[in-house]
Amino acid sequence: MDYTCLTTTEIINWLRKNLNEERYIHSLAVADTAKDFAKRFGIDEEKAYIAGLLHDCAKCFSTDKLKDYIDQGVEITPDELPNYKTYHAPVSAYIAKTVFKVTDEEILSSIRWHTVGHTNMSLFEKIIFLADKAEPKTRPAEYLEYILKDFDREDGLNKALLACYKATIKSLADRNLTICTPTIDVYNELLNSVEG
Ligand code: DGI
Ligand code: FE
Ligand code: FE
Repeated sequence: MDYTCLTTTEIINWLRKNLNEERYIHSLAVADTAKDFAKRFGIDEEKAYIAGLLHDCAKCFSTDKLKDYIDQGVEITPDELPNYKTYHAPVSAYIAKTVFKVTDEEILSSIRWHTVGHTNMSLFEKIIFLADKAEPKTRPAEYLEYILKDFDREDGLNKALLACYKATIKSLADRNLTICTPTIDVYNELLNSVEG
């Protein structure tokens, strides 16, 4: 199934040109991790791989450039507006749609929401969200150990997501940064969905 107008090699070449080295390594690792998780949860592996590759495609755009896309109509929620670090997610989804000609709505929404998430995420969105946080190439080993410690449990996916949200909220609070309301909502939802 062709999810984009480019071959995987062409996408990887585009990423190499448009991302810094760390982000390039991260993107390839997220794609591999998303594919592994997709296999584990019985969903389309190629589709997860493409979403992983593209999820941060606008991450290295300057803040001014990201703001320009938003000024020109890329939609962002009022909750996201105060933190420019969240802007790359909606802009990456826009680039996936317009440059890579992705039409698959699940791929586009998984990219769109990979940073703040939203309540009631689909399995596909959860897998891309978690793959972004759990890839082993650039995320610290102790962080992986923390978020994946209960991954093999029956409710392991939600457990792992909850640990990601916990770590993000702690880190934002420690840095005196605003925490988007949806981030808190997702945290509460996950907390209520897991046992023990
Ligand atoms: O792009 P990545 O580094 O791979 O990861 P990401 O897309 O999850 O982006 C992480 C950045 O987004 C990090 O600097 C913290 C910020 N962020 C994530 N959720 C929130 C947030 N910032 C605020 N203020 N509120 C959030 O809820
Ligand atoms: Fe990101
Ligand atoms: Fe990422």
